[in-house]
Amino acid sequence: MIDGFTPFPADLAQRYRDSGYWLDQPLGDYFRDCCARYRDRTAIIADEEHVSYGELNDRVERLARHFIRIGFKPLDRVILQLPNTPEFLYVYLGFQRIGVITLLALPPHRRHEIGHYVDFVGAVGYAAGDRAGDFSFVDMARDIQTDSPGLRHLLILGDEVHDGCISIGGLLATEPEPPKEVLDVLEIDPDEPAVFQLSGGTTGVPKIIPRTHNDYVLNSIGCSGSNHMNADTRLLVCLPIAHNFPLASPGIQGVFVHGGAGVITRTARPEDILPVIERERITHLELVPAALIRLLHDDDFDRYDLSSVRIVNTGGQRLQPETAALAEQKFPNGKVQEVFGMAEGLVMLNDINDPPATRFEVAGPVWCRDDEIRLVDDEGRDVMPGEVGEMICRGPYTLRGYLNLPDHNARSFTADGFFMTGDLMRQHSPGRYVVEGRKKDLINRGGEKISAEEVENLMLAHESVRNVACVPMPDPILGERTCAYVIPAPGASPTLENLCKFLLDQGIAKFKLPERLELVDVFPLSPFGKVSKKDLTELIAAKLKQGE
Ligand code: AMP
Ligand code: DBH
Repeated sequence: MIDGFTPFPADLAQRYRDSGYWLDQPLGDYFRDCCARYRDRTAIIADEEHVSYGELNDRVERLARHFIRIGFKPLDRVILQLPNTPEFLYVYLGFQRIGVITLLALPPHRRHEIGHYVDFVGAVGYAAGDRAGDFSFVDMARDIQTDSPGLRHLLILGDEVHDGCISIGGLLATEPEPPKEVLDVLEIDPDEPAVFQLSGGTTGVPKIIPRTHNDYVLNSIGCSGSNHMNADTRLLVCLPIAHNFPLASPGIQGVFVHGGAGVITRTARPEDILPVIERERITHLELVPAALIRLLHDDDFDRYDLSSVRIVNTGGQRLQPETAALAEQKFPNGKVQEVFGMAEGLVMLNDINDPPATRFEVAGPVWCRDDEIRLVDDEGRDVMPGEVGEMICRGPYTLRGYLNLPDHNARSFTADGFFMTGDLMRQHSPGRYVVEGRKKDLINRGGEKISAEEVENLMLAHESVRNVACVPMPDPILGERTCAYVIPAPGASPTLENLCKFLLDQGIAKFKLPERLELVDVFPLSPFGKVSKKDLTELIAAKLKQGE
């Protein structure tokens, strides 16, 4: 097993095998078999380009053989930061075919985040697009390489050859030397990590979520069942594919399980997706609530024929029942199915046959018989049915430990391996839960999780900041945004603008920037003497309500 990885214990692993949840097949092999089964069907549509399952497999294998030639080997770590394109899947599945662990970074991550990931996992490769607007991923990668020379291979999308980089377009266009047979002799253990997902929040250090081949394949198979996917499914993939939701819950991997088609767009902006939904007869949408709200209120919404849409999934953040009801009114044949999930594992999808009053209120039901869910109080005792408790969970696709963080793991898992999610819930009926809030210190900005501590640590380095506490403030569309409460250094008068510039100079992703600054002399304290973020959160909410 790779260093720092906590495997499933033998007794539970046996149970998950016996119950048929684990197939004991590497993820790359599983999807190779899907490609063989659905060879002539369309797998991917992007910008009107149609890629069949046969073509998908050919491109994946071609890249996999190039990767072997370049020197990648099983259990190497590679960071993927690719935009929503078919190439994302060729590269991802290409690495999976040879057992390389792919860390899935998000497009907005910058030097601060990517540099951390490279060092933390000892990445030997990085794959990205060349640029986004003014920002050059190539320059950033070279810069990181100077500090971390172990990062040997930079793979860049497109045909252009950048100095010291490998062109992904070039690889796809040339026949690699190693014959196809090299792919058959690799030994890949399905109990090892296949993917490193990223956890959105709560600590100052990056938290890497190891997902094994067995558990990540199961994630997609299981979710796709509750999501009613079949060979006729056409899923719109408009959120960043790297994220656990559009990739695997059920996401495009779920589509591939059944031989349907994933239709990829670059963004989730209404103008990018409305014409595609109509043209490609999309059946399934996966959105965060903020994107759904934007879509429903778009001026052009009613101009499009959206009758093909059967299922509107939202996840990442609680969906307001009013928005769900409006969506069902505006999509003539669509039902809203909320997805409660986490990159750490557990995913629950609503039952579309539950009455709207239930469906719009609950998370669940749980689809997996071996998912164990408990709601507990601060002492770890089960609360009475109907009472609010922290949800803790264990099961065949939920992590047993973050990568290489023993101290943090000791606090985040019970002795018998339940993951303490930090989500507060109440049982509605067996297997169904109402999300009541959370204990964890993060800001959920339109589904993107921001670690308050990570931003605070960076802000503390600014000369005009004596102390800082970042808390969520309510936002009608994004749900939450970041408000920074700051105690200034003596005589200093920091502004939001100069603090944000300072943060950007440190290479932090833009979505993490505070969007309001409140200067105070002291922080309210909890009875233990900790900064009371609860009070600060209530304070800013009250201010906003009064229109301040
Ligand atoms: P992450 O650990 O970054 O993958 O984020 C997972 C967290 O997002 C969960 O623990 C919840 O706090 C939140 N979340 C995801 N889906 C939902 C949802 N449908 N409703 C409410 N919160 C959600
Ligand atoms: O927020 C998430 O991380 C999330 C939301 C919906 C997720 O990981 C998922 C579904 O699988």
